[in-house]
Amino acid sequence: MANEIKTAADRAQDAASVALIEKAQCDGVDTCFNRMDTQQNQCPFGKKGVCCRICHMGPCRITPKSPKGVCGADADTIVARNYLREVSGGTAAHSDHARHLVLLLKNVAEGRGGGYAIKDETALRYTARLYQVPEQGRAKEDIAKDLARLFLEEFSSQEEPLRTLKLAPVKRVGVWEKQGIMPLGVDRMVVEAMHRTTMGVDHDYRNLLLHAFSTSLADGWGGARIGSMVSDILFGSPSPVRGAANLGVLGEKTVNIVVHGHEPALSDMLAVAVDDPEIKACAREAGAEGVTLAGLCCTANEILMRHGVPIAGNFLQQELAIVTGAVEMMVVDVQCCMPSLPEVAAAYHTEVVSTTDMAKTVGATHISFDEHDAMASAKAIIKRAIANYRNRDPKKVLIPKSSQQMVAGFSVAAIKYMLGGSFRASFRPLNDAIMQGRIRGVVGIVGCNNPKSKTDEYTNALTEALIKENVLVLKTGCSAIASGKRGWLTPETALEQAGHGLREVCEAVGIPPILHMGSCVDNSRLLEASTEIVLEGGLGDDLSMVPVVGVAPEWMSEKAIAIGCYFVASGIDVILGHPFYIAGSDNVTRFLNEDATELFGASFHVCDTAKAAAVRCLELLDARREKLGINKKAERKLLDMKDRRSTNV
Ligand code: NFS
Ligand code: SF4
Repeated sequence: MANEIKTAADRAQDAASVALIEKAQCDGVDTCFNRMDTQQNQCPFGKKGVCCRICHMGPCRITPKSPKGVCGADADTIVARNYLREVSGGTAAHSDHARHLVLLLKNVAEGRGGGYAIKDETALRYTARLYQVPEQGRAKEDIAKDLARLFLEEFSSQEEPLRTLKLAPVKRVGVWEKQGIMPLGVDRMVVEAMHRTTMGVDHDYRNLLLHAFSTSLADGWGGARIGSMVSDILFGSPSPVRGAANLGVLGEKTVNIVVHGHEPALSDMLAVAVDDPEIKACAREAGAEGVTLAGLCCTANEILMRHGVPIAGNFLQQELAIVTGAVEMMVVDVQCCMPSLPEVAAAYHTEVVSTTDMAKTVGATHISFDEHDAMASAKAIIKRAIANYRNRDPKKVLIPKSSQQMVAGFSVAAIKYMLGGSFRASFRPLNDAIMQGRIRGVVGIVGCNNPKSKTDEYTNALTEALIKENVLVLKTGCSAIASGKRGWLTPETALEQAGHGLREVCEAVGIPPILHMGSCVDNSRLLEASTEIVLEGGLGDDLSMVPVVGVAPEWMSEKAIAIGCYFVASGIDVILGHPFYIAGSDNVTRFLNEDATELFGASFHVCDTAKAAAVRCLELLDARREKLGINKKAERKLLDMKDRRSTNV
């Protein structure tokens, strides 16, 4: 494997990426793809999770000849400690993002919100009711103040479990109580995780892993959920919107600004500012036809869903966007932004601008984004990009033609509305379709890309296989962008490819078979949707009963680990495209991949091909259908579909 020479076409599925990987090679620019090669033979101890550098008696690594670290820690302890730290990293990332939004909500409520406002009062009032915050007859600012205070307590609560947990089905909360994993405040959980994993504290792998599940719940049913709710209140709840995806969205004759990262506050303001007449005039003066704003990674999903801003690409396309030679500025905030960006940019005229004081990169220009004067900050950033337009070197430009039309923005409220209509917004039609077997189940496909495998290939193959088998697919993050680039997020394409039953249902209610539900933080929306299914009735009274599965095919981030954990702890099985770093401990592996089922009714599964994952998804869905006593019809429908195909009816 180590000596195998990979071509650009081996690295990515979409033509735009392939063309730009080749261009990067010609331009002598280093990207993650060739750095993956120079990082061949990655540390086997790290991979197995048996490297410990928690104290300075080490670093220790476990081998058959040295089965214990200097302190006496064995592989189980070391692997579980490392795993808990990863889950905590992911939880911290989502939750800190959410905290920033809550603080913004607080400022807005107190009249210090700069250019921000409560954009979606319905979402505010709905959320208030979820938490029993009085809302009738009250000014929206007063409600927002109470909600912001309540949310801030969700981070700091020392003795009371998170109130957001109550949004889960009652039975599920009972499971968490029984297992003793009801999380307290998000910050407290992460701090405790760091404490427990420091030298000489928690050594029982089971105890450590239970804390990992508990911490992850503080993410999915805490930080991440709060992040999505507050984003909806401040920036508007997503509803279906048309957009486009892939690097072809960049303009030949426009100033191109790519926003990359996660927190929607700045990017939302940039999306508003680009339409300002002053900015348009400024661009024309600089000799450009206008300004094209495009998004990368999860920030792209946020502003696509709310403004229809096109998506330049997903995680592994961040360097390639710069390699087009047509990007005047890349604006980064937090998470998933590679430290290599300024170095790639140095080969072109692109300016990389960091905007968050907690996230700086050597070589990037740092412009601290002032939320209190957000519009002015946004305009200043855009004008700087416009000024850089004259430095674009046409000889270095290659904008691939490829971009695909797509539809995104399926918040749970939007799905409910589409399913039930304006009079009776409800999940009933979906539940009925699942019970009748026209829809076999629901699979959430989420997460990153990883240069260890061909970009988007597994994700797309699995998505395509599942909709053919009448599985409704929910997508977030880079996985959603993969479908977008593939052209499968238009209702037309997807309907053509969907199995008969799924197609019938989708056509009747007007939803596509693959639903783009947002960013990675919005995986909380998948929990919300699954809860709606439970509450609607007929498919069991707990998340561990509904035919729902989660898959992270090409994951790379600690955030994906936290997400996987909160899915499993919520009773939803999770399939990984490649394993965690836990192989060094049979006990930890068994706990996560098997024993978890006894605790939560769900566990992790590893499937290294899309085909295997599709089979496993169907097995897991059918097993749940079987338990619910609704499996027969699904089989008959499948035959119907095949019959129809073969007889060409
Ligand atoms: Ni989530 Fe993955 Fe990053 Fe978003 Fe993309 S890489 S863990 S999908 S952008 S967070
Ligand atoms: Fe080694 Fe134990 Fe220190 Fe880890 S905590 S580095 S296993 S001595």
